[in-house]
Amino acid sequence: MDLDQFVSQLPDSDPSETVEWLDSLDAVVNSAGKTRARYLVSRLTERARELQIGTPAEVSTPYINTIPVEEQPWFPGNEDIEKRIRQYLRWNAAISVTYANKEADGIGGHLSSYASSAMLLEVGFNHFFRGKEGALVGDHVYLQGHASPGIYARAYLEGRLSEDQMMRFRREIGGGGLSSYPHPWLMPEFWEFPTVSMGLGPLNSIYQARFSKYLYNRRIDDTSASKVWCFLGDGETDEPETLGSISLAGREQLDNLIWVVNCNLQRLDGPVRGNGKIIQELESVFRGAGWNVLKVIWGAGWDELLAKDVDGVLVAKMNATLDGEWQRYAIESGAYIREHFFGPDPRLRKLVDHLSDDQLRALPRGGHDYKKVYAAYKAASETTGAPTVILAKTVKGWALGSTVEGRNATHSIKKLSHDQIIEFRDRLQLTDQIPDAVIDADAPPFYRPPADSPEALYLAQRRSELGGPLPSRSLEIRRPLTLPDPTVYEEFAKGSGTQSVSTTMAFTRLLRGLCRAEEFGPRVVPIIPDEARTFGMEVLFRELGIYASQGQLYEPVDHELLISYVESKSGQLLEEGITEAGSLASFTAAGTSYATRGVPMVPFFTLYSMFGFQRVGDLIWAAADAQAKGFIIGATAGRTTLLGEGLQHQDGHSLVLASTVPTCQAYDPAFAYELATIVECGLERMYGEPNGAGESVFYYLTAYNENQIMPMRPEHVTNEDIMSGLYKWADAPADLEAKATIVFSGTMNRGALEAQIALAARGIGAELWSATSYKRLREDALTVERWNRLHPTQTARVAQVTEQLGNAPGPIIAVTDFMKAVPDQIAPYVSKRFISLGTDGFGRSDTREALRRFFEVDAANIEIAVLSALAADGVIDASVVASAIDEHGIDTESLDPFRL
Ligand SMILES: Cc1ncc(C[n+]2csc(CCOP(=O)(O)OP(=O)(O)O)c2C)c(N)n1
Ligand SMILES: [Mg+2]
Repeated sequence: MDLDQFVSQLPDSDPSETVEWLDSLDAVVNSAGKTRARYLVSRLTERARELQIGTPAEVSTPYINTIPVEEQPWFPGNEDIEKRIRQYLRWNAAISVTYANKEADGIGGHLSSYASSAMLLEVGFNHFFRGKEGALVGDHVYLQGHASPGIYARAYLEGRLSEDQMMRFRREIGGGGLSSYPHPWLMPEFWEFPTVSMGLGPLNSIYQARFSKYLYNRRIDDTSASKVWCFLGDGETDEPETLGSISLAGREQLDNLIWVVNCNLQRLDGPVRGNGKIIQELESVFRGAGWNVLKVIWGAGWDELLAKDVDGVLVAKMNATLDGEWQRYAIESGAYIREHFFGPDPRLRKLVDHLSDDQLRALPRGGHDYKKVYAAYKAASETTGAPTVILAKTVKGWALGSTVEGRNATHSIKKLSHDQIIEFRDRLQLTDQIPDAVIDADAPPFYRPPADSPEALYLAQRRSELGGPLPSRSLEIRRPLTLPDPTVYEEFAKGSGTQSVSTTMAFTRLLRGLCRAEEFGPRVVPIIPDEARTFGMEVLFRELGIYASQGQLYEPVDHELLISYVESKSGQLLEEGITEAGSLASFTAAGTSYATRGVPMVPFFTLYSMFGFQRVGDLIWAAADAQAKGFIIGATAGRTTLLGEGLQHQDGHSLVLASTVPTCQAYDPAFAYELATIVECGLERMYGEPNGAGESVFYYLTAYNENQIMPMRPEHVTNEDIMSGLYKWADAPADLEAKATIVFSGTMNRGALEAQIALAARGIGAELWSATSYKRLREDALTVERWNRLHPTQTARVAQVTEQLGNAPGPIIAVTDFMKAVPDQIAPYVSKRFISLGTDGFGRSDTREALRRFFEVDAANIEIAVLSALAADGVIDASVVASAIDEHGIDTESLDPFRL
């Protein structure tokens, strides 16, 4: 249905007047044509907006700059000096990449992205981006990852990086090199935000801006002086993560957020929208999402032409020309442009009669015109009530020479030949600084103007006025955090008495306690993606309040209930809605706040464990790179513990995926006291040291929804036992010789205990051990293994797990509600028979009992596994195993969980 048809359903209070208006429009179309009619309608719409009539916003405007020339502000910079600085930057950026590829099989890098975005970045660096020096922390700037050579080039000009470092772009091993892309883990004093996995930077920037408002509204930090700038590619907007949360930014009116989309019309392989217009497409998408959209399409050279375009033919041609054609015009001669763009319409041709072919070719795009860019940035910084996106049109590979600029292959060009370097040098007018004689094709020189040159002084002065250099990651803690009093953990050591509870319930109780803790409490950031009721956490709604930037403008339907849905401007809980990606971005913003703002915050992000690592694993990887701290709780964990939900809900592998993330501390607690201890020790490890020097790790904890009596913490169990990953939980029954060891994790503790009792009835004693973290055990074993390999003449060390299980009785049977690969992490380091029972394969809908029998992790199967191992070790006869299998009615021919 045509959307405009809705008008015919509205009452017409004066039909004859309506007809008059429509007739006039018809007359205009007939006499002056459609262009004129479109103009008049646009003017009417504009006036309607001024009069606040409430007409729906247009989603797209003509293909021209949003800010008219008359409204362009005065440019405050020194144009000559800035131009020279850009020339040096362009040169050094390209040289660092060429350097990295001087050998035949070079190590990559990108030339053309920075070449197209240099102007966009430089206007920011010289006039807008606020650094960290000063009473209030400045801006948070997300940079396009593969434009890193330009960022390094600037740091080199500023004297922050040495020539040696520039020569070691992409050569990190051994130290002193520069990482390929923004990686805070690798360059912790330089980069703040990892962005190179496309889409993650934009998404994270939205939530960073939202988190800034959260900190402000909760009176934790004054973020009013901080903008969040995010630079991204037009191709990058294809990623669902890029555009997926822009409506949140609109809804939350994040006027502290500015996106600059570098619309060079190209991605890696070719045009972004050869058959369309990416700028127009993005304009409508962002407008629909409530953003302030500023298009920077044309440079000043076009102003004069547009002013003369009284009958609108130029704008009409601009509107009708496809991106594939614009890309072509970027590389063709002036004659071609005259012929094909202006030529077909005599009125257009006449418009440019006075311009030479060279002048035609040089008509710049808006993103290469600092005055236009400055105007847009200024307007964006002054906008209130909405986020701003600047859509800046550029040429990919700009100034890199005719063989690189605008070519489809430009993204992948990593090296300039001698001739290309000469052409590039000439184009940059650097003949004095870099004469032919010093240009060696394999190792062209970097160029840095002397420290007392006007350019160097200008650079330094601009940055010092704007609060110091960027990017820069600081570890200065401005508002220290006080850890909670340990009494908050005490109740968990006592067990749950006669009450059956789950580890999820225990976690919720602990979280409430932590939020109430004096001083520490406000620093807790509970994050939930629309699953609080699933996890039994809805009690937090009222207790903590749900953060809502506008407060609560309605009385909730359940306002009389104790657990009503309370939204508040000072609310503590981030109820994210159904977005694991967005929640992860909030986790990252909160978990890196100790570095980005010098204000440690402690996120506790509770997600549906199946929709964690496997759904947003790349965001978790980026959070680790960003050195995020905090806790991710994988609730409804376990492939058989989450009953009924089936294949796409039952998580039996998040712990496998967690094992791939270097800084992730993955724990699978069985009991409330284990969980509380992990949180206590984790907080101490991450936040315990003064000045933010705690370790940059984060914790992943599983939480189950199966109720059981939570045991008291045994006397002998220390915090170190629990944190080390493995400890003996219970001896074999006193009257029996211990012949085997059952190692359980999570909810499998119950089956293990039952199996111990059943084995005792057969006269076989088994010890019970709790494995809280196989990842931790494996990492220790790997460290020891390496040390032994490299210290052949010294007394060999013994890995913790090797020693522990070496001293434990008999064969080891490890049982988990996750894949066998989880306990198998320690298999090479156990010197005796080791069997893993786990839940490999797709989940199914059924009861816990049926599922555990199916996956062969129930008590009967644990018992059989112990017997089988003892038989294999020659301790008992195989017939004992056979009869146990019979006794338990195990269907030995039944479907194997791997098979479909
Ligand atoms: C998730 C992801 N997929 C693919 C890539 C590889 N990649 C790096 S740059 C690039 C093209 C980028 O195009 P665009 O966003 O338009 O940036 P431009 O270089 O044109 O400014 C691609 C596909 C990546 N970095 N991340
Ligand atoms: Mg692009």
